[in-house]
Amino acid sequence: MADLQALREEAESAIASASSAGELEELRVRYLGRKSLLTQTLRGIGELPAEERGPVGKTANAVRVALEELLGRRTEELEAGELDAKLAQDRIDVTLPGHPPSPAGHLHLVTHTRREMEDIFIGLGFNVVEGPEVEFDHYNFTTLNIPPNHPARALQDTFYLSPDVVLRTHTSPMQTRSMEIQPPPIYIVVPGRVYRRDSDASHTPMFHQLEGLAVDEDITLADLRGILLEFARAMFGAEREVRLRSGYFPFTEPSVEVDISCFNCGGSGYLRDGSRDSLCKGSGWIEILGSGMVDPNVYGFVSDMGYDAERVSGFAFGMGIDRIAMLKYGVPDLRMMFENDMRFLEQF
Ligand code: 2NL
Repeated sequence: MADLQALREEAESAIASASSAGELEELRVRYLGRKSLLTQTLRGIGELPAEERGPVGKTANAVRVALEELLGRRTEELEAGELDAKLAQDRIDVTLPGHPPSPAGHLHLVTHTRREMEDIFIGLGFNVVEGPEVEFDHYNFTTLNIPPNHPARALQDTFYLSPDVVLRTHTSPMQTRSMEIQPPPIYIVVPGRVYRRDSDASHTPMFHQLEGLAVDEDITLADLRGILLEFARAMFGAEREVRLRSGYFPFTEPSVEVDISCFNCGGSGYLRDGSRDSLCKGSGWIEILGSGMVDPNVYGFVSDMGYDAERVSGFAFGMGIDRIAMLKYGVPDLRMMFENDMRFLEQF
């Protein structure tokens, strides 16, 4: 009994002064483990004289319960303390750069330019619509006032997938598709990939277009001019002017080619050193897009939705996103956009 009491005191002071969870575990094994004096005593109770079994068993059990409880409490205390210390020590500064800083990628120049253009037209009240790249010739040609044997179908050097399915040659099909499901007024821009069988420094078989369409009551060529002037200034600088020249497209009447005043020479055609500006070839103007007033025949294909040339009018325009990016960022060859050479991509 005296041994047990001494054991209890020894263990209690050892537990109280233990300084780590690991140390406590060692103490648990030493005082409560299978080979500990306490366990041996409890096991050997049967060998004691009968009158001692009760008191010794009771005391030994009381010591075991007391030590277990003390160990549990002390373990919790120490673990909490260790966690606090670890949290304080391991505090990380999330504002530090990665180690080594991870190389951050960025958008492709064409994607960046497309978003820039979309943002400008969203600001002018247009919605952005996208559609299929594989298209019926009905939408790619017919609804755009290009009849079955019109030379434009061949002139456009179309990729045919079957006699009546093509890779779209422009994003206009999505504009007629939109009119089919939405009555006027409609204000949309349609960006996307388009395909033509063509390949040189300024033509690739796949390129990107952004077309615009506005149909409402009393839309005039002046509205078209105003929208394109805003676009030119947002994209190429607040000093830009636009110039409309007569043109021809099967789906617009009248049709106009649109130039912006050159942002390289300021419109004079000459650089500060007196030399001729090669960007605008000395003209002071750069062609950026084609456009016009939607031909009444186009409305004929979507009249079910209330497009009636007697009641509404509208303008449409189309431009190459890649071409705008080439101009704005000084890219000399369109093919560079799609070679994915890191030395090119990383410059933008
Ligand atoms: C160009 C010229 C243009 C259109 C696209 C259009 C669409 C509908 C109706 C009428 Cl639904 N027109 N689109 C109109 C004029 C020109 O694109 O040179 N693009 C690169």
